[in-house]
Amino acid sequence: MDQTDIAEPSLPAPEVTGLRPITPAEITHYNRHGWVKLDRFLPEPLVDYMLAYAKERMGENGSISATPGKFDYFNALPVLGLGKPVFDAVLRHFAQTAVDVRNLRKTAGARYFLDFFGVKLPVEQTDGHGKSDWHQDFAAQVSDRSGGMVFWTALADLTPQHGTMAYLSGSHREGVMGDYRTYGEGNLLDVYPELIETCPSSGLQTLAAGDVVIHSDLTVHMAGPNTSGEARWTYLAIMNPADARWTGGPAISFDTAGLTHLGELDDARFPRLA
Ligand SMILES: O=C(O)CCC(=O)C(=O)O
Ligand SMILES: [Fe+2]
Repeated sequence: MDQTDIAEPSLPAPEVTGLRPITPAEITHYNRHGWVKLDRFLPEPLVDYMLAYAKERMGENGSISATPGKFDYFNALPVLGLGKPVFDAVLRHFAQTAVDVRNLRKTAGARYFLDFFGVKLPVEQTDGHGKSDWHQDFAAQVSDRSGGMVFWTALADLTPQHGTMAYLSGSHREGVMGDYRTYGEGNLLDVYPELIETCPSSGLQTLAAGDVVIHSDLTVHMAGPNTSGEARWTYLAIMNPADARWTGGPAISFDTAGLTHLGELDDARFPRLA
């Protein structure tokens, strides 16, 4: 069964309340380290709904449409959450947070880029996933400027055994270190082995449901293999600077049809949210 055959779930949606702003201390941490963990950033009723929605679409074990070898890191299902209960409000909250964390003097605002479930399946399954190897996101995003960030949301309690993420603290200040597809069987640290000495690893994170970790598109990161025996349920949303322009290069994560070389992304598919 293909994911596109699956009907939109009709679940009772909770009222959206209790979304807290990012704190000054969290902003300082992000600027210093290139990533920050926001404890309980999404209230429990919202996370429960998002997980139930994900399971309706991907099955209880997250395997629907997982094609072995298709994408090594996780089973990815686009959510396209704008206009959908709960997801719309969460995406707008993330966009506002992106503006808060980046400071309005440096960014023209935040534009929605992508949102999807990233379910890392147990490594022992035939459709299972190994580690997500050390990389930066920037080079593969064919954007003419950095400043974008991923909001990585734990939809359930996650331990390092689930294949959570680790970040090289301070690596966001080290410049652009290549497209991850150029590393072959290796990873960014094979090309920049000295980086680990100046930018220590955060270690694989332990997260509660509703915790959100943000990382910059220049922050080097990885995720471990999922050895927990159960699916790693994650919702990822990417916000980019609203003034970012397409470099004209081929993209793997989105359709460039209709975009113009060095033009801003189109407002219909990639609306400015904050
Ligand atoms: O979730 C993962 O395993 C990898 C995610 C990632 O690379 C990212 O969020 O940029
Ligand atoms: Fe990444």
